[in-house]
Amino acid sequence: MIEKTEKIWINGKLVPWDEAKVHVLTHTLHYGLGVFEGIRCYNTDKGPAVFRLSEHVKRLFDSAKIFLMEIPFSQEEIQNAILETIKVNNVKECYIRPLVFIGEGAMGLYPEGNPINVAIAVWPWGAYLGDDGLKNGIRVKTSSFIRNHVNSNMSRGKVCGYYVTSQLAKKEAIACGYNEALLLDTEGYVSEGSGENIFIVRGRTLKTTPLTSILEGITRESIITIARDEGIDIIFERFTRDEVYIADEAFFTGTAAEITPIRELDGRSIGSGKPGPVTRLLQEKFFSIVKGKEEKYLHWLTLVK
Ligand code: PPE
Repeated sequence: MIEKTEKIWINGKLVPWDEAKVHVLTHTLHYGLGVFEGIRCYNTDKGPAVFRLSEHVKRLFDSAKIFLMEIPFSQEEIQNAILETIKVNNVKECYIRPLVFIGEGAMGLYPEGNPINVAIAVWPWGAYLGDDGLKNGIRVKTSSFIRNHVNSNMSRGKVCGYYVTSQLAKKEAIACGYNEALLLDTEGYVSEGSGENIFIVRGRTLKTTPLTSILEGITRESIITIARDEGIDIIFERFTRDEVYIADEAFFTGTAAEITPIRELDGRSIGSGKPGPVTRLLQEKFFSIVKGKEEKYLHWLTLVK
C-alpha cells in the first residue's frame, strides 16, 4: 500500500483522497488508452522542489498528441496544478502521478466525444527498487517478454496500456528470484527495464541504447548531461545482452528507480558485483543535484513555495 495524502487534483478541483473515484465504464479502464507521467519532488534547503517539471509536463502533452487526445488544460495550468497539489498535501518529498484518461460515454474503440480527464496524485515513495538496491545494486533477468514493436508501442509516448508487458516481465523476473526485468527489442537488442532506461560502462566510457525502442527518459537525459559535464564519454549504440554480462558496470535510470546499480544479469555478476566508480559518481551527483546542492543545475528544479 502506498501512503495516502489528503487531496487529489481532478479536472481543476482538489478532492479528498478517498473520493477521487471514477465510473467502471471509464473508457481507459477497458481499453488501456491513457497517458501519464511520473515525476519526483525532493526536499532542498529552500523547501520542496520538483525535478524537471516542465520537461515531464511537455512529455505528457507529447504522449497525448501522439494518441490524438486533447488535454483540456495548458501545460502551464498542469504545471501549476502539480505545484498546488504538492502544496495542499504538505509533503516535502513525493512522487507525482499525472494521468490523462478517457472518461465514460461511448464504449467500443471510437470514443469520440468522451471527456478527456486529468488527475494528479502525489504520495511519498521511497526507493523504488529498495534501499539496498539503491546502495548495493539489484539482480536483473532478461525477460522472455519483448518490448512491443515500435509501430505498436510508439516509444515517445508514455501510455497506460504499454505497462501490461512491463508487468508480465516484472512478475516473471520476481518469480525467478530477481528484482527487475530487462526487455529486449524485436530484433533482440537490449531496450529497457520494465520502468527504467539502462546504461552500461566499459572502462571510462558510458554506453546507452539509442532512442529507437525506448521511452525517452528524462532521468536518462539528465545522466547524459551530468556525465558529459564530468568529462565522461558516451556512446549511443544498440548492444546485446552479452555486452551487459561483460560490462564493468551497469545501472538503470528512471524517475521512480532514480539511479539504481545493476549487480547481476542472468546469473552473471557485472564487474566486481558491486556498484562501480562511474555509477557511484553519477549517482552521488544526481542526488546532490535533485536536493538542490549544485548551483549549476538549479534550473532543473522548480520550488513548490
Ligand atoms: N522506460 C520506461 C518503460 C519507463 O516506464 C520509465 C519511467 C523510464 C524508461 C524512465 O523515464 P524517466 O522517468 O523519464 O527517467 N517509469 C515510470 C513509472 C514507474 C512505475 O512503476 O509507475 C517512473 O519511473 O516514474
